[in-house]
Amino acid sequence: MENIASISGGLAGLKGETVLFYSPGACSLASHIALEETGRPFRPVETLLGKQQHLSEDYLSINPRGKVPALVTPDGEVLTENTAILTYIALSNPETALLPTRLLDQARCIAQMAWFSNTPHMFQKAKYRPYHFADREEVHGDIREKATAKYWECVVEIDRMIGDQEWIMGDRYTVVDPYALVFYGWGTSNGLPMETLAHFNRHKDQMLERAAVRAVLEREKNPHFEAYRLKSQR
Ligand SMILES: N[C@@H](CCC(=O)N[C@@H](CS)C(=O)NCC(=O)O)C(=O)O
Repeated sequence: MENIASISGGLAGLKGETVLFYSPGACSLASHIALEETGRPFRPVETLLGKQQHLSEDYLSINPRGKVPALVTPDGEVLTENTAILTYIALSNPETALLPTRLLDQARCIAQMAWFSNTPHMFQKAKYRPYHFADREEVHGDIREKATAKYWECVVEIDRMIGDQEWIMGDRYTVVDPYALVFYGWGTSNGLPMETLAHFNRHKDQMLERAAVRAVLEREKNPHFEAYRLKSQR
């Protein structure tokens, strides 16, 4: 797998192809899966958060915020934020129908992705990085505890919104579905009883049946779906 360390010159050296910078198991999984779903060629570039590669000079020339995902278009333009990247992937590949066609339904998908980004993602961040929310170390344990409880409320809400629907937004698979998978994976790794959420669990199983999802989990060696990956290799 290509790693950012082997790309020199940062953004200047990237033109003529779609490039996605991701870190295994990070929220970039959503954009990674959506790109794979299009069936179009793209260049996935591993940018390891654990090795601080997102803070390297080359990566900061692409995304000065130092976050994954970042997408570079064939014209050499950069797009960040899963919500925007997923919307862009869907709209630039209309034949894949990764967004509904009705304008209001498209906006509802964007609303759902915005909520993923600003609510469960923020509670996950508060659990692992309480120092971003308070300087005093004495309160970090409290922040972690509260963030875990609020994260659980979020995944319960996702379970409820799936209900008996086939996919999150109804009977059609959209870019919202791979985004939801991120929160299932994080929940499992956080030790939450995700398997008790019957609808979300079924949704995760449906996701794991998709060739694009399997290919990406394998490429990433995604740590949150290790048990599944090992089983499918047998
Ligand atoms: N709102 C952004 C969040 C991006 C984000 O926070 N990504 C995390 C990985 S899940 C990251 O790069 N963290 C590195 C850091 O904060 O140092 C999005 O949805 O794309």
